[in-house]
Amino acid sequence: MAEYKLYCFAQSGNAYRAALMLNLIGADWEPVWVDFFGKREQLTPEYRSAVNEMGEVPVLKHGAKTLTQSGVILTYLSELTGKFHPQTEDERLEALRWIIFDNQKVNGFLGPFRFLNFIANPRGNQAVLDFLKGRIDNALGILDKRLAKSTFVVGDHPTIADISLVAYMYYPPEEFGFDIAKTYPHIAAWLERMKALPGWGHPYDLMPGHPLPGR
Ligand SMILES: N[C@@H](CCC(=O)N[C@@H](CS)C(=O)NCC(=O)O)C(=O)O
Repeated sequence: MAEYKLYCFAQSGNAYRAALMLNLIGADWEPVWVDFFGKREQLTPEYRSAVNEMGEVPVLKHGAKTLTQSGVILTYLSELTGKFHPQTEDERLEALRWIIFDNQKVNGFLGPFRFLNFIANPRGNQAVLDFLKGRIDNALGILDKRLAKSTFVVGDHPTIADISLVAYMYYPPEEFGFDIAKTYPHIAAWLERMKALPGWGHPYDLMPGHPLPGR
């Protein structure tokens, strides 16, 4: 039995943060597939009582611990292993600042946009998509500017802030209908730097459930 179990599914950029971290630190881990779109397991009383009261993915099980919220999972793993850990108190706060910004405004908007654009059937309401796209453009512009002056989000070494922020950015551009790497050169170069880290894997390779039935 693997040391870590990650409840996840291939289409989840939120879960990818945890899957990528586990792979990058060389952890002994295995995915537990959550049938998010078919049986919608996350909505069931069983899931909410036994796995995650918030009804969300990802969930990490490690020994007696059950952790949810990717930012918490990343923090736990970096504190446990010392890997991708911010090196000073200032860096720790800076990483937390970017993780919160990411959860709310970067991938916090990219995830729902991609869901409404590519996964939802029928496709989402155009006015909602337009609103989200405006928020995404703002957030990605801010991140691109940051990465113009910094190799990684917090200085010259990768931390959990970088692992959080890549969440949805390796999924195919067709799923969004726009190409992040083509529009934001500094994000594009940073995505390549992250991809070059030993243990990097694509979300569709690290987590089960791709492709979706009928796609
Ligand atoms: N802030 C959370 C977001 C988790 C999240 O929203 N996951 C999606 C799947 S990609 C989910 O479970 N959504 C269910 C819902 O919003 O009810 C994290 O980073 O772990």
